[in-house]
Amino acid sequence: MVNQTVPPTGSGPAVRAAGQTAGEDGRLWELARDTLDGNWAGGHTVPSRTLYPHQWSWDSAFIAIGWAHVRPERTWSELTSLFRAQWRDGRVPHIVFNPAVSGGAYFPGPGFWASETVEGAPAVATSGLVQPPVHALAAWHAYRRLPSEEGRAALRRLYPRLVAQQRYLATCRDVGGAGLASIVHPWESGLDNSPAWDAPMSAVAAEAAVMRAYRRRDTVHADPAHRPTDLDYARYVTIVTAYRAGGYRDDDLAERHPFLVECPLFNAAMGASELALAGIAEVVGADPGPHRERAVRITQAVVNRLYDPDSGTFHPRDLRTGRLTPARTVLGLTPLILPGLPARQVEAVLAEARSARFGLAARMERPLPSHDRTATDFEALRYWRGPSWMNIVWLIRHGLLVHGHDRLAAGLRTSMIELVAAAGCHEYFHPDTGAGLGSPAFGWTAALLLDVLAD
Ligand code: 9WN
Repeated sequence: MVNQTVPPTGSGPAVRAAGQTAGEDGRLWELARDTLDGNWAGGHTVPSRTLYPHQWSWDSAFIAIGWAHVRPERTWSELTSLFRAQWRDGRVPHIVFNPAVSGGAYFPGPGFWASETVEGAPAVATSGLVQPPVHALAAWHAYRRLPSEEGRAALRRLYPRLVAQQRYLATCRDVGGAGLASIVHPWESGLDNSPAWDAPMSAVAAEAAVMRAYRRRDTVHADPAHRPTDLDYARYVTIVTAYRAGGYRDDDLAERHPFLVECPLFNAAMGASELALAGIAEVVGADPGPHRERAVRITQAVVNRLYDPDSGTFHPRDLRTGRLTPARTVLGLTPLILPGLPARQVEAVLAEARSARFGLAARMERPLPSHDRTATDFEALRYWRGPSWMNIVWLIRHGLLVHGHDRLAAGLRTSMIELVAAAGCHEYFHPDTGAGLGSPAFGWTAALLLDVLAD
């Protein structure tokens, strides 16, 4: 295969401000490319060789963006292999299991999900859940980075599948009836154990002892003190068991399902993906109009349903109680990725982001945390309860650029580069010291670093 790696020709202003050199940029570029190469499993990329040895849905979207910079053909393999596992109803599963990897390598593995017993599931084993629909956004972003005939052909193939993904979410998952998709499990948010889910999770009846019947694999590879607790896992398993018992069907969820939440990031991604689909539609000769209209409607619903004027930020809505969940997490900032977000909400979210809670600045003093660092339940080391994650930082940077806040976006860019320069392509980072945490050679960290280095 031809090595198409093109190191960045110059370092951007933010990199120079950090005292780095073009040589340092080149070193990081190679580190990121080698990390992706190391995780390439032929047709798709694993998030991590140890913790996550299969294909994950939103990881693949972010990873596809990175491949566009170094091996563009893999951008399209990555997305194509994921969408090959799309269910007949349009859902894109959050995990596609690699049959060459032992079923016990990850918990919960293919046997637990039993997708093969479900009508409309693909031939390959998958989970029955979804993840934030960032795929159209990623496909469009990657294509615009490097337009090509191969890319256009891939977009033509992917377009109907991306449309079906959005249609599934906008119809089957509109449990609240207000034009937003509900998630049926914290794993669907991608921010699995965020304090945003503490209130709805506490209503899920489960005992930690449920886990005696299973063997967690995550705690073999990662420090248990950094991972969700056994009680969290007992609830995760209980929620999946309920969904699986109904054949992963979505009718009557309001009457029978224990976890139903409208998430700001998930729905902002759905809205932003409609706009991306409008761009893709123009390339493939389809009508962009309906996509733009849907993006407007989703944006309005996100503002009407998930913005709290008292806190000045966005919160998930728990459909079981009808209330917004109280925690102020980084999820609240993510509707910035919606270009049509009204100026009032943009200003409010910027104030929230710049406050001591998140510390966004043109020169970041510390990494952007995943949770309000002034909150009593902020945990610097535990998964989504404080640490900094590259995909979230990338999305918020993207949102800042969308709304013309270039200096703040540059602050996040520098912060991303400095984190990897000091710690490597880790899964997540300590929100005070920047130390690398979780899996050491992590796919989306490498991929999104390439994307910001290329700017
Ligand atoms: C469950 C793969 C995935 C990410 C998620 C992250 C983590 C899985 C886990 O890893 O979730 O899906 O086992 O903890 O929370 O965002 O997609 O990287």
